[in-house]
Amino acid sequence: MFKKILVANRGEIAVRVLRACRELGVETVAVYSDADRNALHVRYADEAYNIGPAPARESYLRIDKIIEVALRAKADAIHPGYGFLAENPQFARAVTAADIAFIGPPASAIQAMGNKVQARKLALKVGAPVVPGVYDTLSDDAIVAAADEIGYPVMIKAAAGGGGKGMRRVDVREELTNALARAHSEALQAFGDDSVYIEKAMTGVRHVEFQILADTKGNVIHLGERECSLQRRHQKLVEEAPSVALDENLRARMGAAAVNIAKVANYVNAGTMEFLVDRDSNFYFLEMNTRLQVEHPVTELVTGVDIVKEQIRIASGRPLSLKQENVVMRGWAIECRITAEDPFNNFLPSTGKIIKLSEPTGPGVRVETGLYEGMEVSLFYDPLIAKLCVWGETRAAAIVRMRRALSEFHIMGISSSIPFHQHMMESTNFMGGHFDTRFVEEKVVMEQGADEEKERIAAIVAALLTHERRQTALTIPPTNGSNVKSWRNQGWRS
Ligand code: MV4
Repeated sequence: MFKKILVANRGEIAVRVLRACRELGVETVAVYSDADRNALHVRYADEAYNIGPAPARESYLRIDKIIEVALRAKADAIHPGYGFLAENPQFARAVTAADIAFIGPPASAIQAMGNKVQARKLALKVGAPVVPGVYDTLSDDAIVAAADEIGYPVMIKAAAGGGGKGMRRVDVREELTNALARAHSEALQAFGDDSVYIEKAMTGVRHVEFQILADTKGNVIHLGERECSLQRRHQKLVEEAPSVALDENLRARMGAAAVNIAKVANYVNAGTMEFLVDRDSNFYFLEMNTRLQVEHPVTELVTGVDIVKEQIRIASGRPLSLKQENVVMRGWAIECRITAEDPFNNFLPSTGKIIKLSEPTGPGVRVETGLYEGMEVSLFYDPLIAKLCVWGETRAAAIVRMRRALSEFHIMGISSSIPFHQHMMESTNFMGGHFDTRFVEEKVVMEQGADEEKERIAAIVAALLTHERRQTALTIPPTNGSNVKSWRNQGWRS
């Protein structure tokens, strides 16, 4: 086992990984930017090193500085968390070249799966169902021809993209040329690679992903699925495990597909296979994420497997701690991503000092956070500030528990997505499990224009009234149950 692990990340995920290290008896090293001097991950780690100014490009993305710190601190492994350098094959390669273990997949696997067309080819090779479309990046003329064959609507995606970045839906042929031009330039801008591919745009589908684990001995297992359909502009907001759309049979078939794709890719460590599931329970492979995901806790809550510990075991050359037949999903888990965004104002990022913080606890509640009183929430990093996860025997019990936990979560000084989640947990469609990938954007809307302004004012008045009554809620929006009603009356539809 490793003696000392450096965590090349910040915020809640850095703390999450440090905790796994602590439980394994491994010493820890944190790195931090100027903005994170007092951060939780810095305080939690045994040692911490400043790696530069607040902008990520000058700190958390500095491969050279991070490796320099790892060598200086004599860390024998690096965990990248998610985001930042987690899916950068150059980083994985540089870490390995410095004779430090990379707690993640081999650089070759990151690279192979980083190309989404190549990932589709691998899935095709093992006979896994793949979203209908092409298996090559084509010239624009060939794409136009392919679109006619596939049938509209189609989806144009950046080959080097992923996670919905550089993706656009085209409904009619007349829009395709224009869409292609924009897709190319966006892809070039974002990924330094302008190649795009085309797929059929699937509608009325759910976004379901499978967690897989692969060790260096050739063992590959899956830990079941996560339902990730509730997203807004490709940012997931709520995830749950299992998915209401799957039964044992479908789970077994999708799990087998996920495992087979991982095997053909010679994949090692933790990874996620993304699928779409249509109304007739057909499933289609989309892409693979070669990292620990934000929403991994819901899988941990229903399987009891510590995914981060497994990652560390795998990287140290040990076999997986369990076999497929020992994986059991029990009960139901839900995660609400708490972001520093104002759901009353089109999810506008919110900044400021956390002046008061009170986090939920109690039965079946898990809070992953980097928050502390006095923290400055800035625009330098991702707006994700906490993850509220709950477990219950049943989906209904988990929803009730999530409502209870949300009502106990008080973050003062900034706006947060908590009221959105309270609204979602009261939504009859959510409660009934009736939603797909377009639910948040199409069914949960703030009206535009004058109405929006009126609603906003109503929300502020409601919040001020709450403030007077409770003498606690210094921020808008409110967080207690009674206000969920006023919120529902403000033009949110569910
Ligand atoms: C799609 C799709 C429908 N058809 N591809 C989004 C994340 C990225 N990994 C893949 N994504 C999607 N790809 C085809 N061919 C639907 C999604 C999708 C989505 C699309 C619009 C709005 C919300 C969405 C949520 C999840 C997945």
